[in-house]
Amino acid sequence: MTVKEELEQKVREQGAQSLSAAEDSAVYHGLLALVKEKLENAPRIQGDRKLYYISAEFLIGKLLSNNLINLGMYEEVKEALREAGKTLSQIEELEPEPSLGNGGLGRLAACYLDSAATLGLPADGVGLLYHFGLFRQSFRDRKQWETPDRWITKQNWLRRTGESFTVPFPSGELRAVLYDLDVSGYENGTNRLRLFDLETVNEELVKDGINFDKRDIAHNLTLFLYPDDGDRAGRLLRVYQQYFMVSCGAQLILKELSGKGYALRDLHKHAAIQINDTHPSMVIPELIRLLQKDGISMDEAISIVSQTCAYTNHTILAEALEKWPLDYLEEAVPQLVPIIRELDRRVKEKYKDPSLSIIDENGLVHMARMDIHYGFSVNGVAALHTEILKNAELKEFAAIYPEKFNNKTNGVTFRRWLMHCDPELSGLITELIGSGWKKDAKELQKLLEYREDEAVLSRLLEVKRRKKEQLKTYLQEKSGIEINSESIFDIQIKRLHEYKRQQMNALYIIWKYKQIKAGHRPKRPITLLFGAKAAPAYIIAKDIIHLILCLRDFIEKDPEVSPWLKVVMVENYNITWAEHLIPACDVSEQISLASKEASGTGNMKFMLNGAVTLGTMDGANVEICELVGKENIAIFGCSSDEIIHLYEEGPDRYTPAALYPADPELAELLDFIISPELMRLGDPENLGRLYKDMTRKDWFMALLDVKEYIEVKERLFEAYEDRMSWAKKMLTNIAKAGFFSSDRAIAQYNADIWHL
Ligand code: 26Q
Repeated sequence: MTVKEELEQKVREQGAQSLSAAEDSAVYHGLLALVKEKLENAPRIQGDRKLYYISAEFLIGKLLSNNLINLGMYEEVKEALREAGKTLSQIEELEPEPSLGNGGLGRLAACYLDSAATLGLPADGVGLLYHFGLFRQSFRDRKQWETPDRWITKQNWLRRTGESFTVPFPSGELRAVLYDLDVSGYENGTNRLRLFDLETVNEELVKDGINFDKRDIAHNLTLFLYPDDGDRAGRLLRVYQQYFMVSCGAQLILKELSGKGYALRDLHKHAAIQINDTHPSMVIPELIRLLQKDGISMDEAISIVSQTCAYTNHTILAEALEKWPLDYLEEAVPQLVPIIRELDRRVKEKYKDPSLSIIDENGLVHMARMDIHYGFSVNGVAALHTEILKNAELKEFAAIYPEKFNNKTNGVTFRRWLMHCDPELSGLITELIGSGWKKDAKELQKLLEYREDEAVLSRLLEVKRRKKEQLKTYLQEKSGIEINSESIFDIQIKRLHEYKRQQMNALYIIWKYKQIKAGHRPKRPITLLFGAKAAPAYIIAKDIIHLILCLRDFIEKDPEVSPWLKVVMVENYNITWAEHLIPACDVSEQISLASKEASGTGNMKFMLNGAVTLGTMDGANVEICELVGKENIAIFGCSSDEIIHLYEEGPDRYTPAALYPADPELAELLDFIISPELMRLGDPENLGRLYKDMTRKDWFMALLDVKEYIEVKERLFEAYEDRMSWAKKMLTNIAKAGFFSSDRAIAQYNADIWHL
C-alpha cells in the first residue's frame, strides 16, 4: 500500500467517508494512528551499552511533522493531503503541544533524543508524565495570567507499557506506571522517552487556576511541572517529584540490565546515565541504595555508580543551583540521608576545604557537588560557560578533578528547526548544495561558494520575505494582530528573566518612540516581537511583561509613531510559536548580561534560519561570533570578565545610581516608565516597582550596556538597507550554523563521555 492508501484507510477507521471528505480532526487522528503504527514497527535501536538521559523536562513540542520527516513520509503525506484539499499545517493545528518543560534545558533534552536516534545510538529519555505542563499564559489588563494546560487528549502519542514500579515514601509506598513515547531518528530506528506517572494521580485536585493541595502527594505527584516553590510545601513537593522520577528511573535501569542477563555490578559497563542539571541528582544515592539492597557493599556500590553517572551543568545563577536542607530530605527521602551523609563523610575526610563538601555548615545539601564527586564527567554547555565553571564557579573542583571537566557546546536538531519550520529555505539549500547537509550539517559550509552570487542572494531574500508574509498571516489568524511584512522583524523569544534583559529591549522601545516623536523616523518601519512566560512567583519578570504590553498599546495609539514602530508580544509563547517566528526573523536578540547565559539555543535556531544576531559576548554567542566573523554579527556590551570582576568586588561596586540620574539621556528613558502617559495605561504598582528596581538595583546591569545596545542596534538596522550585503550576512550565518547541529553535540557526548 502507498502512504496515501494507508492514510485513506486510517481516516476511514476514524469514521470518515474518505480523506477528502474527512473533517480535520479525523485526518489528524488517522495520521496519528498511522504514524504510531509505523513507529511501533520501526526497528528499535539496540546495543550492549545504553544511555539513559534523565531529565525533569522534555520540551518535545508537537510530534507529527517531526515523525513524518524522520520516517521519510513527509512529502508523501503532504502531497496526499494537498490532493484532498488540505494542508499539513492545518491538520497540525489540532495537535496539542505537550509543554513538559520550561525552556532551554527541556528543549535541549528533546533535540538530544532526536539526534541520538538519528545517529543510531541506544539512548532513552527518562522523566515524568506531568498532566499539566507549564501553565498556559494569557494577557488580561496587560498582565500575565496563568491557567492549567491539560495537554493529554484521548488519542495521543503515549503508549501504556503495563510496567509498574513502587516507590517508598515515609507515608507509604506509591505506585508508578510507565508510559512510552517512541522517538524516531532521521532515516533510522527508534529509541524511547520513558515517562513515569503516579498511578493514583487525581486531576480533580486542581481547583482554582493552577492551585492544588501541595501536601497530598498520593494524588498530586505528577500533576504539574515545577509547582510553585514559594513555600515549604511546594519545595518538599519538588523533592518528592524528583525522588519519584529517579527511583523509578533507577529501578528501570537495573531491571533492563538484569533483563539482558548482566550482573548488577556490571552496571557501569552497560549503562551511562546523563544527569540533566541537578534535578535528577538523587539518582546517585538511590542507585547506591538499590545496589546495596542487592548485597553489594557500600564501597563497591559507590564505585559502580561513580563510573555510570555524568552531570551536565546548565547555569551559574546561584539561585538555580539546587541546595536542599537536610531536614527536607529527612522528611521526604529519609532512606537516602544516611547514604548522602556517608558520601559527604568521605569527601570531608579527604578534603578540608569546606567549599568542596556536599553538606555545608548550614546543613544544606549541594546537589551539584554530589554529582561532581560521584560522577565521572562534568560538562558545561558552551565554551565560555565551561571556562567560567572551571575558572570561577567550580574552580576548587576543577583543581582536584581536572579530568572530569569537559565542554559540550549545545546543539539543535536541524530536522525541526530548519527542515520542518522552513521547508522553503531547506529546499533552496538542497538545490544549491545537495541534500548531504541533512545528515552532515558541516556541509552547509558549501553555501559559502555563493557569497558573491547575487542571484542566489536574491533568492535568499525572497525566501525570508515569504516567511515574513506567512508569519503576518499566522499572527492575523491567531491573534488578530496586524504587522507590516516590509518592516524589519526584530525578535526576542525566551523565558522572561532579568538576566536575559528584556527590560533593556523595552528601554530601546522608549528611546525609539522618543526619536520618532522628535521627527527622526527610521528608514524603514520596525516590528519588535516578544514571546516570554514569567514564572508565576517572579514579580519583577511579570512587571517587565506589563511594561512591554503597556508600551505596545501606548505606541499603537499614537498615529505619529505607530506606522514606524510596532510592538508585539505573542500570548502563550511555546515551541509552536517559535517554529513560526524563527524563520521570519531578521534580527535575533541575544542580549543577556555577559557570563549569565550558559549557552542559549534560540541563538542557534535563528542563525540557522538566516537571522543576524544582535548580542553580547555570552554563552554560545561567543562561538557564533568566532564562526561567522565580526562583520556578520552585531556585538555590544561588557565582557564576561568585566562583569565577573564587578560582581567579585561586592554588591556596591555596580550601582545604577552611579549612572542614573546623572546621565540625562538615561534618565529620560527610565522616567518614562513612571510617566503620567504610561501610568494611565498601566498599573502604577507594577510600573513603580519596576522603575524602582531598575534605578536602584538593576541586578543584571541593563543600564551598563543600554546605550551601546541602542547604538549598535541602530547601526544594524541601517545595515539592513544594503540588501545584498545583508543577504551575505544571512548566507554566512546559515553556512556556519552546521557546528550547532545537535548531531554534532551528541557525537561529541558519545565520543568523550558515553562510549556507546
Ligand atoms: C531550580 C531550583 C528550583 C526550582 C527550579 C529550578 C530550575 C528549573 C529550571 C532551574 C533551572 C531550570 C532551567 C534551566 C535552563 O533551561 N537553562 C538553560 O539551559 C539551556 C540548555 O543548556 C541553555 O542554553 C541556557 O543558557 C540555560 O539558561
